[in-house]
Amino acid sequence: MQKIIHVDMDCFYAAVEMRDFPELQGKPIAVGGRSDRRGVISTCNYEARKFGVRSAMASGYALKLCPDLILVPGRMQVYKDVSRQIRAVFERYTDLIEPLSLDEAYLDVTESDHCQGSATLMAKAIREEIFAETGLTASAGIAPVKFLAKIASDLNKPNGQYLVRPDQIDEFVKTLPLIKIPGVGKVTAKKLTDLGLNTCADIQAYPQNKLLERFGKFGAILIERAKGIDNRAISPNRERKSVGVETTLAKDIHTLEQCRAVIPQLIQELGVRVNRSAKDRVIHKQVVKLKFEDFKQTTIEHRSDEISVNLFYQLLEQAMERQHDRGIRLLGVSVGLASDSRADSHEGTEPPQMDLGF
Ligand code: TTP
Ligand code: MG
Repeated sequence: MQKIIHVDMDCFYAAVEMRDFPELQGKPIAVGGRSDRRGVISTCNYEARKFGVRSAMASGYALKLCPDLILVPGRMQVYKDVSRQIRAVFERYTDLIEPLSLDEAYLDVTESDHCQGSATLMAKAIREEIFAETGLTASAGIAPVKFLAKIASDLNKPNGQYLVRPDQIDEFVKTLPLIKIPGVGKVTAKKLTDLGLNTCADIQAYPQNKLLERFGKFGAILIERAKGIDNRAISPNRERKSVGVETTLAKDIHTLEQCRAVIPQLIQELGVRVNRSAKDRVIHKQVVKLKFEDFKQTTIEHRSDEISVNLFYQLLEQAMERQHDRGIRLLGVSVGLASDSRADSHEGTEPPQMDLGF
């Protein structure tokens, strides 16, 4: 039996805007195009949802529902940065991560021994770390299969989690409305309702051949889901291009010496991560990243086929030349991985060398 956690950020883009512009808190806001440009809404906060405002709604219509709605333009780069931060949290718990979008991912923690192997505790820890590091709340669903984990993550939103234990699956699906099953949109739901089918229990009781005739392949999926079955494995969809560690400092630091002092612990953690998730990959570069007090960031990289402590110090020194008196709020080290470079598939290619003797 697998242990799957589905993590989903709460009103993601809107939450980021409220975090960065606290004057928006407590007011109904939506992120999206201005109504005069026929824009649509990407998402909105919970205050706006009370008025019926929803994702993908025309901004003009949203303003009719909620005249005080504040429309905020989106800042994609910021959302991507947060997405990378939450991804880094996930990576502390498992390598089997399947992102579904910037704010949402499946994690297979079946083999993970964090939190005594408790997926519930891992989900809680992940949400706490996300909050500590981004100031944003996430919700999670924990279940033995993907689709139930996804459904479960919605049940205690915002800032909550919900567990479906293996022995609860039958009970859980019985009353589950079919519209909740990922893949069942409004159109399919309407076709199902027209047949008198509203819940998984209805599907279970309906002749299978009729479902297959009417819905083809999707009918087969529906029959499975209605029994709580979902055999899809987590598919980490892209080959990793890098492994890195970064730390946001409790207080901005200013000198090269202070930065140098942070490096050893970062490299140590980097070594752990390379060993865990890229052991058989070929390293092809090292990278140092600095983020300054004005949130601008810079990276310096150099070719390398190992983790060289000295090279990291050199790169740090070069990066610090771009400091221009600014405080440093974040420091990161990473290695780039050559693409399609499983070391064991290339005869004569050495696996990455680990020079951690600092
Ligand atoms: P969702 O996770 O679907 O929504 P959400 O995070 O805003 O709210 P919830 O608390 O219900 O999870 O989508 C994540 C982000 O993706 C969302 O913040 C904005 C973006 N998005 C769009 O741009 N257009 C859309 O139609 C949807 C659904 C989301
Ligand atoms: Mg979300």
